[in-house]
Amino acid sequence: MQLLHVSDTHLGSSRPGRLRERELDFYEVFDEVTDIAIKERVDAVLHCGDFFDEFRPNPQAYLYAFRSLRKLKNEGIEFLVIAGQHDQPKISALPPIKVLEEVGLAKVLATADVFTGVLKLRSGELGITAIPYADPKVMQELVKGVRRPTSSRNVMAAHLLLKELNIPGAHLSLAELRASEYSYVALGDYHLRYETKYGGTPVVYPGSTEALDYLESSDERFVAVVDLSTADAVVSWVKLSRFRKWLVVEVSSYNELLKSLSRVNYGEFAKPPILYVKVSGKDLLNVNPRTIADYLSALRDNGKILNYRLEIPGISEDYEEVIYEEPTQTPTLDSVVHNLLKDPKVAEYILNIVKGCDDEGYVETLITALVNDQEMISRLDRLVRLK
Ligand SMILES: [Mn+2]
Repeated sequence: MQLLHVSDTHLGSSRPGRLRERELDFYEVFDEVTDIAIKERVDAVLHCGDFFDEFRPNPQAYLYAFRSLRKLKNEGIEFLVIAGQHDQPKISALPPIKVLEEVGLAKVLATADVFTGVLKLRSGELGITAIPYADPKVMQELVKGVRRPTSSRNVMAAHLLLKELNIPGAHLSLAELRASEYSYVALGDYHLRYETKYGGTPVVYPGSTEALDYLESSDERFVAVVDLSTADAVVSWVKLSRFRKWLVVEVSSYNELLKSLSRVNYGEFAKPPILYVKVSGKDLLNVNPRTIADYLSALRDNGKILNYRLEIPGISEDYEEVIYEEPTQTPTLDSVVHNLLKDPKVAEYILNIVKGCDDEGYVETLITALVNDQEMISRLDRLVRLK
């Protein structure tokens, strides 16, 4: 029995830069994942959460998801999915992955409560414990009652951050998850590849299929193919090739930036890369941020890069907020709001209200946050003054 383990596909996202072309990257790489599943003849694809980027995906996200999932269905490959925080409505609406199930393209294992059960797959039975995303405190409680399924072959699937990652906001340790009781532990939420063993059990984050931020960027991205035919699960990594690459350049002067960018062979990228530039150093006062931005805009307009982010710490607050400049094309709701307000943080708040406006409680939560956040109040004040 073989499973393909993937997570954090964030379909519908266009980050960074909110470009339609960028949105397509997420669909293309997910389609590659389904091609790999078919080629590897796996029994099922196990998706560990954040299938969609938003709890109200746009029509394109559904369209491309359906197209790829239908290929799996035609090959008799099950698609098993759990909810990450991005798949969970804030208050009462339906999780969008339930729509996939309604049209017969997925089996949703868990959206809010822990699922434990035995599934019948093409080459046999598979016991599974599925833990959807929850706040760390809630999750502590959720896992207390978890019992391993009664099958001879058991896997755990969860959307959470392990304490072993040593990052803030972690949920549980491998001991608290009782990971060693399972043949394989499939995880989602962490966007970079991570693999460890606990009492002999492989514990794996495949990482996201695209980088949503430069901190997540990597020259290689993967899915895990897990062979559960024998008592010990065997993990093989399959490289993805259809994701978009990033160029991360950290330099201390304009000349150094020019030198470093002139050495890049843009032709070797399958798609124009996303460029992240951080300029820092002691001759900062000699740098004209506009000169740098113009140079980077020219690279973008010549099709050498998709877009860029320029950060010049310490020059001025404004330039720390230079966001991805966009060529003219069909605007998205996100780009309209961002361009109108020119304040990324306020724009995110507004977009959350717009996208979650059916949920009265959510709007109330946001208003409370706005009233109690001093920094937000001064940002809003600045916006009002500008108008
Ligand atoms: Mn995610």
